[in-house]
Formats: sequence, C-alpha cells, structure tokens
Amino acid sequence: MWLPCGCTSKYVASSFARRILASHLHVSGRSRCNVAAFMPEAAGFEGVSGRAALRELSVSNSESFWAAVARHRLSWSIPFHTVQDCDLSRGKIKWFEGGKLNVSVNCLDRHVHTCPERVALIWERDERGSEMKYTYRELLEMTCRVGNLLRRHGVKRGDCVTIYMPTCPLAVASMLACARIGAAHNVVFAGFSADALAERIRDAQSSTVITVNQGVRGGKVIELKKTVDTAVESCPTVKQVFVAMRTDNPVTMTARDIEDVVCEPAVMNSEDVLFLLYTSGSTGKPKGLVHTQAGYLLYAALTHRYVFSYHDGDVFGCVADIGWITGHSYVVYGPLANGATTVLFESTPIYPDPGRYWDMVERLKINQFYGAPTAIRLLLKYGDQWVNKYDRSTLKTLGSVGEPINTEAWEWYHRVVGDGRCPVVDTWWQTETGGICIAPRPSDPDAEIVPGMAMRPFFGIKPVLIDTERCFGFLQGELLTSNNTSGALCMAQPWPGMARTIHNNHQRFIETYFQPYPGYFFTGDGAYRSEEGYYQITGRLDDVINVSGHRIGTAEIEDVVVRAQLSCPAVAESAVIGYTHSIKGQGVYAFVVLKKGIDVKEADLSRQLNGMVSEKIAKYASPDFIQFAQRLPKTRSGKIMRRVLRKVVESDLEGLGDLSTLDDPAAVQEIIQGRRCHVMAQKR
Ligand code: 6R9
Repeated sequence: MWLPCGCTSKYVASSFARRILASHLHVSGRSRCNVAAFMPEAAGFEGVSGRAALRELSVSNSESFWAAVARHRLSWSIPFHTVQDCDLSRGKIKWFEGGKLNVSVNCLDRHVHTCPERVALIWERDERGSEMKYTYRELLEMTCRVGNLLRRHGVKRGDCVTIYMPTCPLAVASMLACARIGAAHNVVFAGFSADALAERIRDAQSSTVITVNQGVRGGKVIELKKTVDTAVESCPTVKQVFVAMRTDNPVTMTARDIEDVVCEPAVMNSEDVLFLLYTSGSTGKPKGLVHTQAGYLLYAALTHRYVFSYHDGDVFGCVADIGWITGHSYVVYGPLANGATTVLFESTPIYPDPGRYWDMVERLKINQFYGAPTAIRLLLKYGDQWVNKYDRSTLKTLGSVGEPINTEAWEWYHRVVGDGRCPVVDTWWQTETGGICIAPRPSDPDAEIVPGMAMRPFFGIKPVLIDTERCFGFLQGELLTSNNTSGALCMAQPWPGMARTIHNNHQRFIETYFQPYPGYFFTGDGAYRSEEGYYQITGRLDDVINVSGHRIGTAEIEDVVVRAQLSCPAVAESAVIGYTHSIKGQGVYAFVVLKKGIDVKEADLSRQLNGMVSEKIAKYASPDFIQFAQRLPKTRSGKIMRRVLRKVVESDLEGLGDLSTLDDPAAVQEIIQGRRCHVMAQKR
C-alpha cells in the first residue's frame, strides 16, 4: 500500500488556513452574513449584500470574483499571479497563470487528510443490489497504484493516455492517476466502435490505452478488450495496453498487454492540459476539445456545489457515463473536488426493470439525481408505479442535461419523481463550456422555475443573443438587446471552465467558436430570451444532431453511408438530418441516392448501411429511417437544402419556406412522394 506524503500536508494546511480565515469574515452586517453563509467568499466583496448583487459582481467584476473563489476552493502549491489573460477575438484563454497545483491532490489528498473514511465512490454495478463503496483513502490508494504503474511503464508528464472503460472505480482512478503524474487523459465512451476508438487514439497520439477485459451493461457482456485489439491494429503509436478484469473471463493477451493495473503528485501549471474529450462538430471529423487544470476543476466544483445545492454529507447521483463531459464534470471532478460521495452508475434505466433508478435512489439514499431527458421520457411511458414503489424522500434536487426537456417530461419528473417538492434544474452546457452555464439555480430558494427552461446564467456567465441572418454565407452580428427575442446563443465574457483549444487544430477552434461572431464565444445553439429575461435553448444552429443527449455530426454519418459497397460502390450521395423522436429527442433520418445503374434490394442495402454506421461510429448513430431517392433538392450552387428535407420529414409541407433558390422544384415533389410511400409502408 502506498500513501503519498510530503506535499500532502502542505496542500491541506493551506486550505485549512483559508477556511479559518473565511469563518472569521462572517462577522460584518446581517445581510452580508446571509450572503456569506451562502458563499463564504462573498464576505470579501464590498457592497455585496444579496445573491443578486453577488451574481452581478461575478459578471461586472469577474476577475475579483474568480480570484477569490480560486483562492478559497482550490489548494495551490504556488499561488497564481494573474487571474486571467483572455482575448476572445483571438481564441486566447488563460486563467490563473503562475499558479501550480495538482488536480488529484485537490480531489483526493486534501479530503483524505480531513475525512479519510468518507465514501468517495458508490459503484452501482450492473448487477442490481451489488453496489460497492470506496472511501477517499481507498480511492487515493487505487489512484496512486495506477499512477505508479503508468510511471513505471514510461508514461510521462504531457503524454496522453486513452481510457476505454465503462463507468467504474478503476476508470475514475485511471483519470485521476493521469492527473497525478501530469499526463492528459482521453476517455473514449465504451459504446464507440473500434474505428471510432482508433480515430480518437490516433488523433490524440496516445501510446498507452487502459481498458477492461469485458464490460457488462443491461445484463449483456461487451467485449471491450477485443474492440481495443481491433482498434490498435491501425494505431502505430500504441505501445502498451493495460487490461483490468471486470468479469472472470480470461482474455487473450498479446505482447503489448500488461496485466493487473495495480506516487508523488506532479506539480502542474494552471494551464497544463488535464484532458482531451472528443465531440462531434458539423464536419465529419470529431474534435478533441482540450481542458486545462485549475480553471476547469474550479468551474466544475463551483457549479456542482451551487446548481445542485450540494452540501457536505450529501450523496450525489449523476447517472451519466464517464465517456461524456457530464461524467467528467459531475461524476468525477466536480463532486470529488467538493469531497462529495458520488455514484458511478454502470447500468441502464430499465435493467432489470424500469424501477432501477428509483430503487437505487432508495438504496443509496441519493440526495441529488442528475439524468437525461431521453431516460425520463422513456420511464414516463412505463408509468408511475415503477417510481412509487420506492422511497425517494432523500431527494432534494433533480437535474436534467443533454438536450431540451419537453414540458410533459419535466412535469412528470417534478410531480412524480420529486413528489412536487424538489426543484428541477434544466442545465444547459456543452463539452466546450466545461460545466453548467445556464440553469434555474442558484437563485433565491423560492425563485420561480419555469418548466423546460434553463433560465438563469451561472456566476460569471454573460450570455447574449445575436442575429442569425445570413448574408453572403457569413453570419451577421447584430446584438439583440431586447427581451422576448431569439438568436444565436453566444457568451460575451470568458469563464475559467471553457475549453482552451481543439487538440492539434487551434485554427479550427478559432473558426468554429470565435470567428462567426467576433469578440464572442459562439455555442452553436439558438436560444430564446423571455419577457422576464430567462433563457430557453431552442436547438442547434449547425448540422449537429442530438440523439439521446449524444451529439453527432450529420456529416459523420453521411461519410459512412457514401462509403457503402455491395459488390461495388453503391451510394452516390446522402443527406442525413435529425427529426423529432418521442424518446430519443432526435432520431436519424438518412436520404440516400444510389449510383446510376445500380440494382440492389433497398432492404438489403438499408440493413447494410445500418450495420456500417454501428460498426464505424456507434449504435446510437445508426439511422432510424433510410429513404432512397432519385436526387436531393439542391440550390443552384449545388448545396443540399437540408431545411427542406427536414420540413418534409416533419410533415410540415406548409413550412417549406422560400424555394426560389432551388435548382429543380421537381426534386422536392419526388422527396415528398417518397416520404409518403415510406410512411405508408411503415404503417402496413
Ligand atoms: C453537457 C452536454 C452539448 C449540446 C448543446 C445543446 C445540447 C445540452 C441542454 C441542451 C437544451 C439543455 N444541450 N444541455 N439543449 N437544453 N439543458 O450535453 O454536452 O455532449 O457537448 O452537448 O447539447 O445543443 O450544445 P455535449
């Protein structure tokens, strides 16, 4: 057993000293006392006497705000000298420069020092009722063992380790072990195919992969090690694969594999890379967004604490997979930085039955539950009895993330799951934003919450809406200042949690997020600002669709579809669009134009296309509908008119809009006719 020493006590001592200092600052004035009880740092801000004033200051004087919060909530080995050095017009973002710290020390050692036996992780394994608990001391030991193992095998500061694992303690320890030794991690969702995994390993230039022999989800065994074996065939950079055993079945080991995953923390600069995480954009190639150490951790911790009103001793249950940003920020980093007990959910909402979540809430005494609208919509259909069977009295806050939550699902979540007594926080954010940016809380305890609205910007967040009118293909940039208006959702000010770059492609980072509206960060989403000034997200403005809360670029799927071969290449072109789906939020609809003279059975080709998309990307990206067409509606300059295709699929023929730029109007009629046949065939 290896326990780090040396700098551990130094970190803890400094944070302890600050806590004492903060408690001495509570003394002045009654209203100030209230706001200081809410956020101790507020005591140091002149003239801030309430939550509204605190929020105002966090935006108008964001440097003072973030400096105070960073000093108070993170343990530094060397304090920062510069709060921020950002220039949005150039995509330059730096926070807390000069500061040195270690993220794993912040997530583990300082809690081990004060409460070693507090439970850090509750692993809700796929097999119901077999949960396992890990204290902060145990998690630190596991992290150190993995860290030592990686170091021993030559993983160095600045290297990037790919983690292809289900949500489990060893995956968390692997992420923290990377942070401990100064390596970046690249967690790839364990539902991705070998090709998708390989692309991410290559782009990240990883030489080390950590995986498990097999995954278990919904009672099914998933051959993760085999997928890694296939993936690394096309990854010349990979030198070693560490394999942990999730099941008892032995795996074939090759010379590359080192079995058994069994450390002085590296002192890192605030702006060193903490992790890459791949997400879909509107082109075919996923982008590896880069997050750095201090700013990301601080933002994840602060949002976790305040959006969910997390308090010491609470059990926090975010059911996201660690392969997504939600898992990074609200399963791992935010809760652990706050010393919370966090749940690792390995299963599915309906395994072994649709009561799984609420049984877990009862068994683990979960206080905050954070999930996705797609699961809520699914469970709603099974009926209230699955919820009512279980005691949910521990619940205090319910959260939603990943896509818009429709009013019916929101109401059910609030009325049935929360018995009408828990605030529901619809949280809007992105891989790019690092943490929650818009959510109904924090706000006054009795402040209204409007169903299906993210509503209020978080501390330090300044959203704006900008006119989306296109002019010669460029976006126009008029700032929309009034309420009751819709536009492109942008951020007018940097915040510590935002991504710093796209791995190996800073130019794409600038072009995607900072050039569309110079001086602002462009989210890619549209939003409506109500009469009261509340924000509601209306959906993506680009060609990204959101299936069950997972982003996928339409171009990524089209790329696979046009590569389809039977005996010879069969597909001439394809257009993929998202359409409203009652459970998944959006479904995938593919239009396919075959090459001339190709004679294939459409059903056979459809089956093959579905198989190919599952194999090349992931199952969730596989089209729900494939419609074969003679041609696609295009503008005279040759651009596919997706807007028109979307309207046809949603049966909104009145709303086809301006067709004056259409090259050949007959193409639209053919598509409409084809869609009718398709719908009729479905009904039969
Ligand atoms: C955290 C996460 C980001 C995209 C985002 C938006 C959509 C997320 C939402 C929401 C409406 C919400 N989105 N939360 N839309 N209401 N509460 O999901 O990150 O996977 O990067 O997706 O998801 O379109 O731009 P990510």
